[in-house]
Amino acid sequence: MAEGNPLFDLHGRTALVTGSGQGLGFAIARGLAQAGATVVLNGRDAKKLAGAAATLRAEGVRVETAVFDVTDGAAAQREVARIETEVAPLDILVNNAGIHRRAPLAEMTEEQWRAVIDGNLTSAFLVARAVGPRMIARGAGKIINICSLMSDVARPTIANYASAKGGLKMLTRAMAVEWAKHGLQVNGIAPGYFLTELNRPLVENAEFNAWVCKRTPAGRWGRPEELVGAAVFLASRASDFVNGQILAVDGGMLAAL
Ligand code: GCO
Repeated sequence: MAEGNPLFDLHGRTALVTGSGQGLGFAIARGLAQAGATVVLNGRDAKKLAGAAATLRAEGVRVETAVFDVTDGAAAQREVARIETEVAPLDILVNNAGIHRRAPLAEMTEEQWRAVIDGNLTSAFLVARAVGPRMIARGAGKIINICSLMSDVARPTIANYASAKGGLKMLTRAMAVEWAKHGLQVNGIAPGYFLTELNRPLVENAEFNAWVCKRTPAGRWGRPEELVGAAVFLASRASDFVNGQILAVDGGMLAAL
């Protein structure tokens, strides 16, 4: 079988993927590991993380875990320092962690707003602030922020999530323009509708499911493993001159009226 193109080879690289105990984060971590990276899984639930790590170890890849809340800046600093001492310097950061608190805007509570802004936007700032200066000191690094279809469009009941993901798109560009001169490439991935736990209520809603399939030119939901190609590209040498870009992986949804 032809060897993989060395441009996409992640052997010798170490990646931290936040929110990777399940869903898109787990799929991305698995994909980076399959491309050769050592992956560090992150989440708040130690038991779930240990299970995810065991699954990947059984597949023969090197995986570590870092249990911390990405909205806690001090914990992010502490855990990144530990990873860089005990595992390896981080070459790749994937800011994937995110939550939903869906509610009609007029009824949305302050807690629902703050929790989603904190969990989806501030978290990326806090973890990047822990990792970025270390990458800058080394003159190299890849940061991938998992934005969303909702970085550019909205639908009812997700004003907090869309605002956070819109902010994350601009934080991605802000990081890119400040850190490119230090050899870092910062980009985003904008998933469309994917079959994840976060979306289970939507998939199981026949009307919503029909709407997604009709509104998506590909006519279906995405499968988490279909995000891996974009993640490996943005984590590898293949994207060394790509900066501040948001790559939609959405079955064509953003392209369609
Ligand atoms: C929703 C969905 C969306 C998608 C995703 C698209 O409630 O509309 O959860 O937020 O999952 O964010 O990129």
